[in-house]
Amino acid sequence: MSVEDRILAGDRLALARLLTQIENEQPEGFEALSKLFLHTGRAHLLGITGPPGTGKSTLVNRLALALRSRTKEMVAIVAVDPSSPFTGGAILGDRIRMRDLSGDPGVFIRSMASRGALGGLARTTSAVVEALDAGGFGWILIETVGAGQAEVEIARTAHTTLVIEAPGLGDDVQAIKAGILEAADLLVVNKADLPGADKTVCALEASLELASGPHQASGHPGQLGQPDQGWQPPVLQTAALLGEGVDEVIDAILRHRAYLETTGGRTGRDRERLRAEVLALLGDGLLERFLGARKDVDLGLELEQVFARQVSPRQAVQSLLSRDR
Ligand SMILES: Nc1nc2c(ncn2[C@@H]2O[C@H](COP(=O)(O)OP(=O)(O)O)[C@@H](O)[C@H]2O)c(=O)[nH]1
Ligand SMILES: [Mg+2]
Repeated sequence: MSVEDRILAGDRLALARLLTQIENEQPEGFEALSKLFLHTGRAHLLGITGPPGTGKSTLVNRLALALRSRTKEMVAIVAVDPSSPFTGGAILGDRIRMRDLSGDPGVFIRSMASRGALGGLARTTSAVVEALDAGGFGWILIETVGAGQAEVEIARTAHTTLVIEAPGLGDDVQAIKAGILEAADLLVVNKADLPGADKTVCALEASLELASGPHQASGHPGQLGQPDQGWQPPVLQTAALLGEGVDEVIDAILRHRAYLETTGGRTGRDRERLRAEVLALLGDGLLERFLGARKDVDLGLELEQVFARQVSPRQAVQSLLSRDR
């Protein structure tokens, strides 16, 4: 039986091996993935992002359990958090996750290694998500730290994006600073058991109102990361540690999934995501081809001229491109 057939038949070991090959950028992994891609497009991708320490991992654990029992579909978790790989095991949220979810074959957890360039992380995550989609997981939860642009981009490409906040992280709401608010389909103030949660909810609601005002309308409907017109991102409260408010979040996720399906928004997001992936891979490929074709030429010369402020970066690229012709 081929690797693809084994994965399609639900073989978890084969799936885990393929994911490792993809992370290591092994050609045989990409070959298998190309065949598996024809079987993708069914999973609902749930991006969960927000500042570190807001309780994302704890909430993801709860959401996975709840989605599993309420929808009976299989759930996969992809943790893209280079700062806290849960194999390190030091974080309580991760220990809870391991304990509650182990033993259920309908739940699969994968922590992404942090190797590779920033853009590479997004590309590898796309590939991992496609493999899981082909593996029959109805829900794929992607946890990223809303700290870097790459992580935010990963969360944005999901069908439904949750932005998690918590009270007491400072005077300002972190998501507003990070500029990820406009990507949110759902906002969750976690740690509602702590004082100040109401204040955080108010701050989020106020900034949402601002963002939807006419003067702010940078509106390109359907564009990646732009909330769809007609969908008002709800602001919900949870205490993930205690399991409170989780059902309401699931309700909102299911509502958003139904909304996307009835409005055609799902297709729009799929197209945007795949378009971005193709463009990113094209960029990689062109750069590789360009650098490969001129291995004998010293890129350092152009760079040195830029360092010395003799030519601008733009001019350096123009000269590199014209010399290649
Ligand atoms: N008080 C309180 N603490 C929480 C809650 N959810 C998570 N935590 C704690 O917050 C810390 C960070 O949680 P974690 O899930 O790792 O956050 P992440 O960095 O966003 O993934 C851990 O010590 C959790 O136990 C909650 O609802 N209330
Ligand atoms: Mg985490």
